[in-house]
Amino acid sequence: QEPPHIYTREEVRSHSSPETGIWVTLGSEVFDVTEFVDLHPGGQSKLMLAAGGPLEPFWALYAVHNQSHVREILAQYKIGELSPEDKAPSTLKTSDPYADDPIRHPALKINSQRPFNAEPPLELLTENYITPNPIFFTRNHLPVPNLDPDTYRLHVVGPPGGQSLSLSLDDLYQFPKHEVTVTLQCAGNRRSEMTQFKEVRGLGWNAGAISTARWAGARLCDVLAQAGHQLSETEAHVCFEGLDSDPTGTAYGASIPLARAMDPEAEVLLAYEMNGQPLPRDHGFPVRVVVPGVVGARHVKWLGKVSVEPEESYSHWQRRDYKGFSPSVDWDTVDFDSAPSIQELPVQSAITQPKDGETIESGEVTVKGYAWSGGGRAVVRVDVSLDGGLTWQVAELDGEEQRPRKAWAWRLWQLQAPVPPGKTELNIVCKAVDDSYNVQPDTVAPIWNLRGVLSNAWHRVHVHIAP
Ligand code: HEM
Ligand code: MTE
Ligand code: MO
Repeated sequence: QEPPHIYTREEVRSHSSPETGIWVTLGSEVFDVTEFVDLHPGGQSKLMLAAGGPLEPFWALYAVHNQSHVREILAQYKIGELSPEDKAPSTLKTSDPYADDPIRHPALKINSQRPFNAEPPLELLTENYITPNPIFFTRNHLPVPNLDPDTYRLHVVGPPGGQSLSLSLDDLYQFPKHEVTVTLQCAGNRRSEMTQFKEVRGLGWNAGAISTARWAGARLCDVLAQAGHQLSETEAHVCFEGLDSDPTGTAYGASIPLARAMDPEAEVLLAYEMNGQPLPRDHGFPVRVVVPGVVGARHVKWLGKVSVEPEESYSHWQRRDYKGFSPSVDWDTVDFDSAPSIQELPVQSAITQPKDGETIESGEVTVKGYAWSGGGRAVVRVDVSLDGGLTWQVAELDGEEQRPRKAWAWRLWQLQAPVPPGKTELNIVCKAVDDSYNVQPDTVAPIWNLRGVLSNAWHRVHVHIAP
């Protein structure tokens, strides 16, 4: 076996551009990741922050990297070791950027601690039509900013010749207060079922990356109008920036089409209340965007800036993530510019009771779950099968009546049915139908995609019957 190549930190540092090649270190190992930069699921620009230096300070920020498959990818690019005198841990300070994150509810199932990503257990998720704030699923990409409500300002960029606004919380309270019940769903909800079919890159969400709240705040259309914005003839987008940012100061960002933002019937909010309380810190205190019927990623939290632009947000999360692709597309062939950003989500449903793998009594079974569709499309029916999809029964829909084209919130549903005699197990399946008669696909295979988004195949739960 040949001895490893030995490099100094100085040599590593000189490899920090596409021309020289891109090297990084982890511990005492040196890697040439030039070929990997364009394949990085977290984006090229993020990886480049570590070019020529240690990964540790950045991976401390994104614990998604503490997984064996990430280490395996990196190992393929190893070119040698640091020289002994350079092995000492880097002097770069890695003070914990998450030290100030809020305290969370112990019931939450944590998918990632830093940044914090967690979902309520399914047995709690549908106990209430309105999800209690402490167990509302949380999807953070960065540390939670700690904002002072007294000095908070929302910057609204005016049109050319118009007026930019710098709004305090009190200023926002002066706009008519609008309240609406909205279900928020992450594009990655139910990703773990896609992973079971074939590996994807992303957080392993179960079926709980969805929750419902009553949101109150100013309507975005009212605030944009005050800044002098009008619906333009040409395509335009409203871009949002969060006040959470990475070490380089890059903020979370996303955008929605101007037409939706300006439509009073679309009820897009700059929300400052969640279920009658000020927003909890994890959910965007003091102000977040709520875009009814649209994927969670556009509901920008800790909102700092709103602007109207001719193009969609240039944020990584608008352009290089939250897009759907054919099952044939992999990380070598993916062209993010070729697919539209996800806005409205497809019809979705899942079983929350009984739990997969549970043993239930014979006699009667109660099946419960949720159903929801994007774009304000109402759920008109949920079908449940106890035999893997051979025969079906129609579930009873609970929850609030839905307004036509403005069905922003989920329906909870249930079915009580006799357990067919002689059975030792049941394959329970559910599928929802929305008012455009959109249905869910029966399996994951035809909708599998490399990022594991838009996972809405029939939800299946396997249970045993007590003898
Ligand atoms: C995601 C590898 C450097 C930020 C990922 C994932 C892999 C990966 C495999 C997907 C993991 C999963 O979802 O299961 C690497 C390698 C790196 C590197 C091999 C070095 C050669 C960096 C750096 C940063 C970074 C330096 C930040 C400055 C991110 C982010 C995500 C990610 C933000 C996406 C997390 C999410 O929202 O799902 N990386 N990474 N990465 N990485 Fe890296
Ligand atoms: N806004 C900011 N500023 N930072 C974020 O990381 N995450 C987005 C969105 N808004 C995010 C954000 C994503 S992907 C989702 S699914 C929702 O917030 C989750 O909202 P919640 O944590 O209140 O459930
Ligand atoms: Mo999300």
